[in-house]
Amino acid sequence: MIERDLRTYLQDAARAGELLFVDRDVDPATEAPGLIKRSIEREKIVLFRSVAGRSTRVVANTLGSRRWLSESFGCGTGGLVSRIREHQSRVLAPELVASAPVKEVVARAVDLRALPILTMHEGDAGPYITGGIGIQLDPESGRQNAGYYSLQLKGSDRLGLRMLASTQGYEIFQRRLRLGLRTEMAVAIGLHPVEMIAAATHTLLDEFALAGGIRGEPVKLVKCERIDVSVPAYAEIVLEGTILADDMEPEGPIGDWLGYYPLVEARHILKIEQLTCRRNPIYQTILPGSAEENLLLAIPREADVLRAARRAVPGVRDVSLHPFLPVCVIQLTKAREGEPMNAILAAFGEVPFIKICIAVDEDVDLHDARDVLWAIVTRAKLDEDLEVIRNVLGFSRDPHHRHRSKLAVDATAPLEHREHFRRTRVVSPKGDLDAYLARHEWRDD
Ligand SMILES: Cc1cc2nc3c(=O)[nH]c(=O)nc-3n(C[C@H](O)[C@H](O)[C@H](O)COP(=O)(O)O)c2cc1C
Ligand SMILES: [Mn+2]
Repeated sequence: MIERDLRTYLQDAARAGELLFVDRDVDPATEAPGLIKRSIEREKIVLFRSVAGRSTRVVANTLGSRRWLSESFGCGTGGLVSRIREHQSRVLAPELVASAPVKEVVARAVDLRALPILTMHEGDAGPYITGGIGIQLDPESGRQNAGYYSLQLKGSDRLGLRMLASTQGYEIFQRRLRLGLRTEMAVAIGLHPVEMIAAATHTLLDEFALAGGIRGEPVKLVKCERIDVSVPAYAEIVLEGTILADDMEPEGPIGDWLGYYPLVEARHILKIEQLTCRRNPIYQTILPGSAEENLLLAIPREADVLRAARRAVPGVRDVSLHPFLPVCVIQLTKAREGEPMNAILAAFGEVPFIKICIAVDEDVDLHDARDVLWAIVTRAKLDEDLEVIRNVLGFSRDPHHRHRSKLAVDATAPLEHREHFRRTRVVSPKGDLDAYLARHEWRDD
């Protein structure tokens, strides 16, 4: 059973020791981002009680770790991706409800500056909302669309909308404009990881129908106050706005997923007309370029790569796009020589972001970079098992055309000499180390 919303999820995480609490007041520009970074390094969720003297709590690294996420979804580490893969084919339309926790407070006036919006990097232009999900109604299909589009704080009711032309969100904005419709967008902040992962998925489906499929029950949505968009009933905060088509301003920079500052560009403004929230709302944020952002993007794409690679090679067991999306590791039980390359090519075909793809045997831990390097060093013939593939689509962010080539590495052991590649294994007892540890300090005895 998956929890209903962010709050119940965080309660569970706190009980399991996965949540760090910061009760001291922290600064949104000089303290909070660095503390989030360190929490991410410890693979813990972090909840700030007070930012800039305001009482709205801030949560970051909500996904925590792959291990915790799997536990909270009720499946083993490998099972998380399988679960998402299975459920992608069983979408469940959202259910519209009349009343919702996110309507507990319907603000009379909007002042975005009252929100604890963080400034993440030294070179960022200012505070950005990074954990919000932009929701629009596609007038053509009648379906809603959701995705993450970072929002630069520009004023009490103005946000610079960093919605790239490659997104469906941008297409819908353009379509509504052509049809002479209001270019409405809601931003939902503070969601459960199921809805967060669904919104990060590259799909043509309604992201909340996908989330319903993963949950096994429809996601509850509620109508906005001022625009014709429906939002998650259990979101913490919802901003309702209109994209001002004739009003563009410089947006950026904000450090991106690759760890660079993109160029400042003229972008549209999202004008916020209404804010609704739960009582004592929790503001959710995501550190760009972090392991959390990567995990969010990796999980649904691992499901896609797993499907494609397995179609090419049935012996594919698992794939990883973590901790860095452009590096893919495929774990397989090879039946014939050549299969690792087939699986790798399928992965490249599926996700253009992948720049380096490494195939490893089933005895290698694909989530452990050291183990993957061990496989390359001890099993790959570097003059035969590497292929450079040229002139293929790379990252969408590629002004210098540096990412149009890819490296494939077959780091699997040759089938005919299996016995020479048997891994050592340390003789181990059943219990974990903790079961053996004494509870005292140093003693001179
Ligand atoms: C934390 C996070 C931040 C993101 N920021 C942006 C952004 O600022 N602009 C953008 O166009 N895409 C951004 N993305 C990627 C899009 O959200 C992603 O491509 C999504 O699938 C787009 O959905 P859509 O195609 O349905 O519009 C971000 C993704 C994540 C996970
Ligand atoms: Mn979409």
